[in-house]
Amino acid sequence: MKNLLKILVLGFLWCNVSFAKPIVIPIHNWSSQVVMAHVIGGIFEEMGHRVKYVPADSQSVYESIRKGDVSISHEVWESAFGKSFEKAVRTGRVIDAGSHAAYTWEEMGVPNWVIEKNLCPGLPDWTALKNPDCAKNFVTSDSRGKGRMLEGPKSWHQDLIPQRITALGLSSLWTIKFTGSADALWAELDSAKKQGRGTIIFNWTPNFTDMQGFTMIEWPKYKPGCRPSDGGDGRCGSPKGYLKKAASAKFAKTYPDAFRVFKKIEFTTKDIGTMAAYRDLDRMNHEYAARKWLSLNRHKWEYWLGKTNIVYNAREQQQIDQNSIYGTKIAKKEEQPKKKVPPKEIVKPKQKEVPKKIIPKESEIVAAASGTGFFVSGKGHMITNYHVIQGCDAVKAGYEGDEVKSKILAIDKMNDLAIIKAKIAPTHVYSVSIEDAMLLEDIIIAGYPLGKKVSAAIKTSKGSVTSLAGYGDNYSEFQTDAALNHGNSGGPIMNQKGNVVGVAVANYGKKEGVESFNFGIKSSTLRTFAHSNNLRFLPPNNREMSNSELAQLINKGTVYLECWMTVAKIKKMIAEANNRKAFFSEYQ
Ligand code: TMO
Repeated sequence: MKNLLKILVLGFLWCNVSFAKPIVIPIHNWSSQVVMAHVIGGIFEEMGHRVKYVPADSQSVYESIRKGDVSISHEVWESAFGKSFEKAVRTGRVIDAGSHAAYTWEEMGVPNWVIEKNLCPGLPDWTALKNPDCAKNFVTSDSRGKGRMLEGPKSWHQDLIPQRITALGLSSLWTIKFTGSADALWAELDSAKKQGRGTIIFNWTPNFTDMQGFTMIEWPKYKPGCRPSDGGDGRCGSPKGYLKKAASAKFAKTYPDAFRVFKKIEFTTKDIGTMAAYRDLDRMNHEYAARKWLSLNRHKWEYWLGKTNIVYNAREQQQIDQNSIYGTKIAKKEEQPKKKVPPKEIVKPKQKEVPKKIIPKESEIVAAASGTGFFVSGKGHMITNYHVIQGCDAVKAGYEGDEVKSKILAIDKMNDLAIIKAKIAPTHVYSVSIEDAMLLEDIIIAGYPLGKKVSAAIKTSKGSVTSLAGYGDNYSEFQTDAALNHGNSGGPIMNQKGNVVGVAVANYGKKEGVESFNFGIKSSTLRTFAHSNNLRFLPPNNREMSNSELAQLINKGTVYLECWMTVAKIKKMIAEANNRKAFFSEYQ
């Protein structure tokens, strides 16, 4: 009897495991959504889950999520689906699982060459469309003499655009035609370009067209309630908006681990544009495109999965991308009208209790600034910036939880370099590249950008080499668009082989015109300095490192440096407004 019970219980458990329902991911009718479905599905599979993909309507999917038939929606575009999504969230059965790092804009617009050819003088301002000489450049065989605008499938926004055209008094000159698929929009872009004729289509960002140049028409500004479906007169454009993730409450309960990871997943504008481009420009199939994205972006999803402690911050990456050349074309967060703050009652401030602050003595040595350094020898030689250790009464290196005093061996004031040494036998040591970094080469910066105040974890940022000369044509430096902060100074800039191609110099004191750029001291400059001080580097690696190897190197080979000074000295330096580039946050 007991045995029978055992078999029954075991059998029940077994059935539960092997017949557990798969995670259901919806497939809609535009490319980034489908590729992303497979990217996210791939991440779930990596966790050991089963995944099923189902074609679904992009409006009614929220009802299916509410019922639990579909697990998630990973691209909730505010302008198109915000209303259906928010209604579903109010039922309590659909969870707002957070936003992507990307902002969205879905709108009628033109490829840039329409503007360059001046086919509609005055664009992108919508009033240009009132001109019959503009409309006639957009006539097609099916538009009965009117200018034609091509909308996507009707399921995306129903009659929003025809209503807008009518409301703005444009319907005598313009007609709206719907397409059956996103592909038809791209086919129209192609054929209009080949024929050199004008075209206006519905489009959106993030999309592959971000990289090609596409301009949205600027309609009267969107205001909540302006759309006919919200009771308005329809005389408004679409909002720049969020891109959210939705999850069914049932999914969150059944797969708490997958739900947790899903909340962490955040794609940038560039991620999403790239997913679309793999499909729409490079003609990969969706699954293959997803595999390609996953293999090139391991550092992102390994962090979401908790497989690495190297932080990947999609918001920061979005910021970096926006500040780069690419960023001029991508949607930024809409300037929100500032909320009026009601005037506060004027209350006489209470006499504040001053907490007894421990005021250090003038002669006391305190931590004054922080920076980053990296090991280049098994004997504890480290490289950092000269300005990180300049004037310090003691330099301390953080290593495996200890603070180890370090000796300054050599400095190069001109090139802002220093060699220091601590009694540490590091397990991981950087090698230095023989060749300088190339223009547009992908690079990784590691360091402690905000000291240890924010978190003790080392941070990395990725970017590329954007110029082979530093500030003021300084050829011993290069410029990079990777995120860099004060405490990054002295940190390694490496390539995918883990070879150091530069030493980071934080963009202290914004220099006019170049404030979004940061600098790296070239590896050739570093080599010259090291050789003249009898320091030999390890031979460079010849093969690309996996991300986990890189993570090891970064974690074990990079050190947090602290500059300690007497209080008197700090005060004197501040008083003299010394242009030292350190970070005196504590004592200002
Ligand atoms: C929701 N869409 C990306 C088609 O505008």
